[in-house]
Amino acid sequence: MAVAPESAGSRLDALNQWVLEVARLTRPERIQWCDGSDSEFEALVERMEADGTLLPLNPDTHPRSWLHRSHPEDVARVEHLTFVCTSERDDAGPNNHWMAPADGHARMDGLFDGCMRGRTMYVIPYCMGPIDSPLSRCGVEITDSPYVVANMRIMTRMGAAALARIEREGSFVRGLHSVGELDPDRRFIMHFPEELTIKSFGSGYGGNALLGKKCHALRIASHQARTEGWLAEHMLILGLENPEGETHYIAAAFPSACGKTNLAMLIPPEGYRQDGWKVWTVGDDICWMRPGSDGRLYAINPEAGFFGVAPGTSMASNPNALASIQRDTIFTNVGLTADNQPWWEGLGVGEPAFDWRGNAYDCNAGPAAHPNSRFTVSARQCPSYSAEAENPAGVPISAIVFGGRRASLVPLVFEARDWAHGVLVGAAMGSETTAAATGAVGVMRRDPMAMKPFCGYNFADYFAHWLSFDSEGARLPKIFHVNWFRKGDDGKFLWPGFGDNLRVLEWMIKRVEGRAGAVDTPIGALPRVEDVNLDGVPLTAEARDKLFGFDRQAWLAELDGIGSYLDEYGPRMPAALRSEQQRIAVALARTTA
Ligand code: SAT
Ligand code: MN
Repeated sequence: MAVAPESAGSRLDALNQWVLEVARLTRPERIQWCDGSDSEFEALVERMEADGTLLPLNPDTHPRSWLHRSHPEDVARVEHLTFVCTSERDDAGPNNHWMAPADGHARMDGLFDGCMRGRTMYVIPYCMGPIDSPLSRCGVEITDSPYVVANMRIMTRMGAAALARIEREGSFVRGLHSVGELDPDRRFIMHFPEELTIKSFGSGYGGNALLGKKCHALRIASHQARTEGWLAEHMLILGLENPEGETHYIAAAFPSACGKTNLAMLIPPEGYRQDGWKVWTVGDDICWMRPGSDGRLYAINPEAGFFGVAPGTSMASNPNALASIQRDTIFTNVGLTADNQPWWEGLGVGEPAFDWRGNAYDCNAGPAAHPNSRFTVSARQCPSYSAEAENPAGVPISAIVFGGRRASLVPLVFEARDWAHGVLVGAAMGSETTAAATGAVGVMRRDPMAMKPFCGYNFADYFAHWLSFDSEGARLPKIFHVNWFRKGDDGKFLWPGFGDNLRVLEWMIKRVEGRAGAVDTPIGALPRVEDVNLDGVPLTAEARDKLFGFDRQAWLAELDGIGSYLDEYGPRMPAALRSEQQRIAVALARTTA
């Protein structure tokens, strides 16, 4: 069917015309409009089981769950092949690879030419965010990958309701995707923010291929958000309910594979549970926020599912995630046990018989699961999923948290003194790289607000946009920085992390309520050891010093590094951030501590 069902003469004309144009270019054997129904999903799965794209897992332990093994060279995002194509190079900024839009289209259309011959072209209308929320935005992904369709069905509100909203609004983000030949030398992920268009070729992997996720909900949405006065961020959203039954919502930005899913689904330590503390999961990866009429920031999770990192997920680290993925889950690139259960390093039970490539497991031949292996699962299957996640109005945010992997320098937690300082703290974020993207792992790089791979425009303009929220009548969240990954001299982590991170969240919320102490320092307000509830957490003297103190000399050097980083953006960098950096550098130089 070449046109949308029941759409003659409607506001879907633009969509129908685009679908026809794409079909003329890519030459599919057939076109299938996806309605998101169960029967459609069943038929897709049947086809993928038949051709080996999906391997059914043990139906007793993991009903309606599958393993997908990707091409071994297509296992992560490819930042060096990801482009932002704006008419002016400076609008993409030094933080993006750039190509002129005409060149980008020509390059991509050359790759797409005839690429779907003999294949089905799927048209996927989807809505990012609750279907009736004014904060939500729609898109349509065209793809030749049934694996992408199945994942998009879990990760977004896909199908008939989204198509109806697109018909009502008349606007949508266009995403064109083909796996091509999965050739790393013929692979590009291109964004045309001015045209709200994405073109992705040559990869079937998550962030490169599920275009609603990073391509739309971050790169294109960040651009849309700037023009429309909101924020599209790489943040989890959680609700923290205290024993009095009050819930505060926290949005937290961490780079990929730094524990966002674990934090979003945190189970409080035993004592806290007994006292009545609860954590509610709204989202684990992406947050769209905008000011409400009361001046507070209201947030939605644009996604409907989790595309989580499997390795390390266990009953100890994340029981909620583990409970979520016992059924109706697609696993990608994990290992297998002899009785066909999914297996990964850190799972804690069972043992692998096959590795992620499908070879008999050999402990000398690397891990059983790829370090960036993933599960795709509906958020509704998560025991801690918040009912407020479906609220069209979003949830009011009380605190924003920035955090990276920093083995040294950065204390467990500190609070920015005001919004402008908080924006600098986010802009200066650094983190060691992970397996979520191809390239070296463990290299420290600046990753402002965890958006380095995802901001669809010049970071200098992005920071200015952030600063602009501090306006008359705004009641902005407090901003904090955390570091769960500080290491001691022996190279081991100093902080237990996971459930115990709640202790830090509690301190933050008490700061928001004016009920917790801190010491003002040049880098921000630091809790004293006694300000955080550490009952049952034995910390060595070294851990206390490093987690709750700061090294003035080392921070002076860090501030220098931050200054040079800001300078890389030239005159577009807002002066307010430079003066924040100066203010802190001067205060550090004057401190004798
Ligand atoms: O691979 S994704 O981009 O979808 C996930 C991530 O890297 O955060
Ligand atoms: Mn992410």
